[in-house]
Parts: sequence; structure tokens; C-alpha cells
Amino acid sequence: IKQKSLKNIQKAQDPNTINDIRVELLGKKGAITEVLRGMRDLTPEERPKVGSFANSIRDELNQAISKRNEMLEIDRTAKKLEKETIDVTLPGVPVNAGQPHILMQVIDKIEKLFLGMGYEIVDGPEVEEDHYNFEMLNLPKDHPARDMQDTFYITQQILMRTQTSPVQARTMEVHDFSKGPLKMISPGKVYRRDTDDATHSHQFHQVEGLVIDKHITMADLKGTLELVAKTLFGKEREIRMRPSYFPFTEPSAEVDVSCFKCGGEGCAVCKQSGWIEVLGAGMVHPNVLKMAGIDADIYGGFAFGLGPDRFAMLKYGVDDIREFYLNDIRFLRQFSQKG
Ligand code: FA5
Repeated sequence: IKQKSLKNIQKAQDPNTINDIRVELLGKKGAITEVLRGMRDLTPEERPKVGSFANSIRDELNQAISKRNEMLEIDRTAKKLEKETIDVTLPGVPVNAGQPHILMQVIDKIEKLFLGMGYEIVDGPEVEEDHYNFEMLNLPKDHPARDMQDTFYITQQILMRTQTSPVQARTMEVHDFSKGPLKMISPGKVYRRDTDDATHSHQFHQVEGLVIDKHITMADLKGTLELVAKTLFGKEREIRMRPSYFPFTEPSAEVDVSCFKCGGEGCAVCKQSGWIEVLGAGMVHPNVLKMAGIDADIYGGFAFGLGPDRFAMLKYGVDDIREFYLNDIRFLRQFSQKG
């Protein structure tokens, strides 16, 4: 039994087989156990001899079992380690790091520029009251200029804001002029029932700007906008102001920036003119000041609403605004943050 069992233990390749052998020999009904149990039938002289012999075999087998188990364990660990070996010379798996959306990058640049000039950044709701989106901006009900921006209404009084200008009205209402002039910008999403095309999207972005103080002139507005255009697009860029109409500014202007990435003329962004309209602006209408509780005889200011989507098109030569909203990773990846 001993020789056969020792051989079997040596041959065993896994702990289960070893356990089976152990049960066969030393379990309740095991061969060695049987021998030990049979001792009571022996004569008193035979008992110690047989007993010590059976015990020594039992100990020897137990030892062989533990040793084999240890060997198998060492083997298993060695194999595992071999499998898990890391080849440090292999090239690593590249990690696809995300980055802010290109429109957020442009808005971020605009924010930094204005923060540097002492403006504060103000947030406003996208789901807005008719009162702030229109009425407080000098557009009473039935005012024909309401049609200038086709509106998504939620109820009669609640709408998706069509412009960031309501944030002007909200800020003017609460500003404390004893603490200094009002200088703010407000970036965010706006919504219009525009038909989507290369330069129009039904949801796009605006950055509102507003300065209210004593002695603010149109020259301050032009100087500020020129700085924005040149900082964002380069010194060679020019702006032009065309007389326009907004109910909340008087006089009002539409501001174009000269194209360059696409050669100036003939590209989809600039159409045939070599210019692209990027913002609306003007001197804040006295009615708007009065409605916000500001003395229009003492205070005045300028306001503008620029379109970062159009800015991004111009800056990066993107000829279709819809690219920004398709979430095509191949398009978005082009704009690394260093660019
Ligand atoms: C306005 O929305 C005024 N609130 C701007 C303003 C603010 C004027 C303060 C005076 C004082 P307008 O509708 O022109 O104006 O839009 C402003 C800018 O938003 C445009 O110059 C253009 O850059 C951008 N824009 C307008 N409509 C779209 C559109 N559908 N898709 C993408 N950009 C647009």
C-alpha cells in the first residue's frame, strides 16, 4: 500500500486528486485507518509492533501529501507569474483623453479676455420668461420685432430664450451702482425656430456683453469689439459696423469680421462678400434703462451679443455650423486645446 500510494501521490497533478488519495488511505474508511481499527483483534504482544508500524506509514504518507501539495502550489505560482510577465519594452496602449468641445474653447477664450478687462461673468436661465426675453428689452407684446427671432414657446409666458439679452435685463435690475459701474458678459445657449443651414442653427450660443456707467460712448463699444476681433482672430482682422435695428439699443449696429482662412471671398462661411456677421450691438436704449430702474439721464452704456459659433467657424475655417452639433469625433478631435 505504502509504495503504491507514494507513487500515486508523486503522480498527482492537482490538489483534488491528492485529497482523494488521502481519503482512500487515511479517511474514516481508509486502508490505514482500517489497519489501526483492526488492532483490537490482535494479541497484546502484536499490538505495539503493528501500531507503531501503521503509525509510521501514516506519518510518512501525510508528509508525502503535504510535500506534494506544496510542490503543486509552487508550480502553480510559477506558471501564473510566467503568464503575468510584463514586457516593459512593448509600446503602451494610448489613452484617448477628452477635451472641451471646440465651442467651449472659444467661449473660454472670450471669457478670459473679458475677465482681464474687469468684467464679471453672469449666468442666466435658458428657459426664460417672456417678460425678460422681450418686455424688459423694449419689446412689448405685439411688437413687430418679436418676429426677428422666431421663438420656441413653452407656455404663453415661458419660452426658450432666443438671445442672451434677457441676462442684461436681469443684471441691470439688481446692480448696485454705488459699488461701481456694471460690466458683465453672459455666455450661454439660445434657441430659435431658424431653419438649419450652413450658417444658422436652431440652437446656438451667444455671449452677451453689457457696460453701464456715466459717459460711455459708441467709441468705447467699437474699441472693445475691435479688441475682441483682433485678440481672437489676429491683428490682421478688421471689423465693420453696419447700421441696424434692435429694439433695446439706439443706435444699433451689426458687426462683421473680415474673412481670411478661406481666402476672403467665395467660401461658404463668408458667402461672396469676404465678411461674416458675428454680432449685434448698440447703445442701450433709455427705455431699457428706465424699466430696470436706472436713471437714464445719468447712466448710459453699450451692449452686444456675439455668436461664438460664427467666431469658431471663422477662426478655424469651418464652413458649416452643423458640424459643431453632429458630435462626429473625427471632426471634434481636430481641435486640440493647444490650437
Ligand atoms: C441678437 O440676438 C441681439 N440680442 C444681439 C444684441 C445684443 C444686439 C445686445 C444689441 C445689443 P442677432 O439676432 O443679430 O442679435 O444675433 C446675434 C448674433 O448671434 C449674430 O450676429 C450671429 O453671430 C449669431 N446668430 C444669430 N442667429 C444665429 C443662428 N441661427 N445660428 C448661429 N448663430 C446665429
